[in-house]
Amino acid sequence: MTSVEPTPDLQRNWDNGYDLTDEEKKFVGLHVWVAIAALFIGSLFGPLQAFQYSGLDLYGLLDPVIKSYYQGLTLHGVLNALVWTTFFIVGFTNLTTMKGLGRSLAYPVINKVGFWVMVVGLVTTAIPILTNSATVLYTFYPPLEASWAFYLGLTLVVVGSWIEGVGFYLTFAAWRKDNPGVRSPFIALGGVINAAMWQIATLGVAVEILTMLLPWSLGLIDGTDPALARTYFWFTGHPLVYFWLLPAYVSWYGMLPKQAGGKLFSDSMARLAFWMFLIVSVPVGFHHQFVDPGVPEIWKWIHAILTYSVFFPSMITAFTVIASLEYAGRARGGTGLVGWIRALPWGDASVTSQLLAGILFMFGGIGGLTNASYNLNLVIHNTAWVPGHFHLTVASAVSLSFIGISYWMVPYLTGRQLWKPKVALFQAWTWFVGMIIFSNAMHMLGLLGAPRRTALGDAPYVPESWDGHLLRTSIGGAILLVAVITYVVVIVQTVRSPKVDRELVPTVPVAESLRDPQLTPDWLDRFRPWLIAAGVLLALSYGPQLVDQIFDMRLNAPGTDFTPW
Ligand code: HAS
Ligand code: CU
Repeated sequence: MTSVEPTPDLQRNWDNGYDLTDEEKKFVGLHVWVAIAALFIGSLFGPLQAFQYSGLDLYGLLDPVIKSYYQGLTLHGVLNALVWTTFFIVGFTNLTTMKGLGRSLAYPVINKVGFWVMVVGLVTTAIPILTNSATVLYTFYPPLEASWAFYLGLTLVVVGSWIEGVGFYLTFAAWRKDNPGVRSPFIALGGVINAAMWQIATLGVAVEILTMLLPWSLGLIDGTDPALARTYFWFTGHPLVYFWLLPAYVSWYGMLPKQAGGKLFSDSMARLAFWMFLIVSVPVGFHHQFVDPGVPEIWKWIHAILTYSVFFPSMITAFTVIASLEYAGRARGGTGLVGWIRALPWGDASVTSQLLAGILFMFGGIGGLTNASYNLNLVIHNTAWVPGHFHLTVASAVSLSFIGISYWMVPYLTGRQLWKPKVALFQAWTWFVGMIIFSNAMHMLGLLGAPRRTALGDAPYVPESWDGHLLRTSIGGAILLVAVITYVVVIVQTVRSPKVDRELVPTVPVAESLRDPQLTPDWLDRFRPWLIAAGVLLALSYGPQLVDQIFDMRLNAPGTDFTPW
């Protein structure tokens, strides 16, 4: 294996000099605009919830447009967790596929169709949420019932992302055919693995909506089986979090080292981590159902153990990415145990956002391990701890990384320079500080027993010992509001600034690997064995229990409305 001689020709793989055409840039940009608009609108509701906790209820001001805390919370969850992420990810994967492979999409029309199906789905979902007929939160557990349009819209968003995924596979396959024996470029491979994982993962929610929620909301069946619906939902719901995370990992492994002045420390480890995510992302969903009746303890235990194995590729990532950054810091003249950290380009808003995202993720990851531990989960489940956890993960590791990526990507796509980089830097730090205060307070509240998804400002049972934490939640929320508005201002002003010469516009950063990627073992570059492993593990870990719940299905739960007022 190590006898293959590195050749300059194969190394070219890593920065092939390919520049997206104007039309391709516009297409990627379309995804990013929808994503940022969703983030902006969705994020306005976060602080409203945080303020409500300490007794400042601004929802009254939004009446009659927004009717309740829970309608606002639904908008916040759907727009931020589902729309901002999905549109950004699919747009970014278009870019990494084309740039990584050094070619246009094999069938651009497929991706165009996929994108517009996603947009139609988004509009179809948004209407019932805005008219308060889908106040079901982002997990839409029955028996909470939404308008059929909500379920149909979400299905279309997922189907659109599948169609775009097919576009990525065909492009990847075309490249393979033209480059036999050459290791695939990592940034392209990472995105395609994520698309494949997503297609397997979303089968759960597809079955849930098509066999249960859609016919029910259309009045074709009278009731649902909430226990089975939760099993379907979490089949998709857990891997969903890695669908969000993996594009950030593509950037941390394959782009950030270049931006920081270093190299990818281990191409093999990067690929191994992604393949591990393909096989163990899905069979862990019962760790969201540790307290659900109807799922025997043995399955919960098996999924708890499997969750520890999906912790592993993130540990690989922590070591490999930090090693790549250390290489960069030392190459920039940093010395000593921590001197290399100071030597990293902290003046670059794109790099800083991603470093801060990684630092917050260390804490989010530790919290995840707490959640996954069956007995500890009983303490924190359904408490404010859980939103504390996911604001360090999806709202920090992922979202702050995407923000960092957009600081080079928006200038690249539009042919402009980033507007006031120092303001962008301020934005990244504000997000970091706001999130530390907010999530720490939420974790504390959870340990003290405060329930999640509750308008605590109205709750009569709040003890005095929660007060300080409730106030810190609001302070964190206020700082985050400043951060998100600053972000949108930076992006809008960037797009409004005049076009500049090509040499002044950032290019797509593609990190070279420390060792020739051609030396990476072939089995780390093949889909087939990993897809087979994913299928087998999935059948073993979900099959028997799922079959049991399906045969035992009782469609007898009538729908209820979250907001009777
Ligand atoms: Fe989680 C609940 C377990 C990761 C998101 N999680 C949630 C929910 C969300 C969510 C949204 O087992 C709530 C769902 C709901 O509404 O009910 N989670 C885990 C575990 C991990 C984990 C074991 N979660 C994530 C990620 C998310 C996310 C990632 C979003 C993107 N989670 C759970 C469990 C629950 C749960 C239970 C259910 C709780 C309940 O009872 O309801 C692991 O994957 C975490 C592994 C992470 C690490 C960290 C590695 C650190 C790295 C940083 C490197 C640093 C760098 C910077 C690069 C091991 C890679 C260096 C900087 C320098 C300056 C040098
Ligand atoms: Cu999970």
